[in-house]
Amino acid sequence: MNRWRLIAAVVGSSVAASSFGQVMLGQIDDFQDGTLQGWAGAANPENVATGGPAGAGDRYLRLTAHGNIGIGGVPASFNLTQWAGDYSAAGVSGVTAHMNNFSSVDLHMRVVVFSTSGDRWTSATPVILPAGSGWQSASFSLAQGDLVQVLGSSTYEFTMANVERLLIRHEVNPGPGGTFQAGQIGIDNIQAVPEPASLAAMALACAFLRRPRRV
Ligand SMILES: [Ca+2]
Repeated sequence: MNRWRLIAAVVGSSVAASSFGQVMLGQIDDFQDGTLQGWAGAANPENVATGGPAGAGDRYLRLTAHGNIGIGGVPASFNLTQWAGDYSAAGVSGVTAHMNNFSSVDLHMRVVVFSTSGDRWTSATPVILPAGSGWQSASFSLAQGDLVQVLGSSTYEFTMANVERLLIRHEVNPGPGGTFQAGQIGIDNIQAVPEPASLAAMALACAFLRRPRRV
């Protein structure tokens, strides 16, 4: 293969990859456009016009679950659009957000990664939001050691390269389903981030590039 054919093949494969999913490092859902930004599910997702972490005029996503067994019983929401795709290629290995537990009980929040083959990997350790928490920063690692496979048998590598949806939910113990609980939670500034080690590597690379050159 000559050089130009090789370049064409590489460009072609990256176009094919980008048509599958849209997840991008650094993307952030702040809900300021007044929409749900693709966050869906049966827990009555709403865009609330004010009262987010930055106060007046800061919009956020609010979920309300009835707590009974069945549809809409779990404080949860999923996204099939900008949170689907190839996390490995995009360099996304974590999710951060602001969360506010308006409920009278603690909520155990986890992120769940679904693959296109039906696999589910959930946070090994939840972020526990106490009842009436106020706005808190929440950080979820998507590194293999920080996730538990609760459905399917595909590899971690396959799942992260073929994400069908990202789900955020209350889940007391890791499992394929969430935990039924009457409750309400606010979520804002959901961001795709690299793992801390990658951040450190990027900072080091930047420092190296900024270093004066010897002549
Ligand atoms: Ca906001």
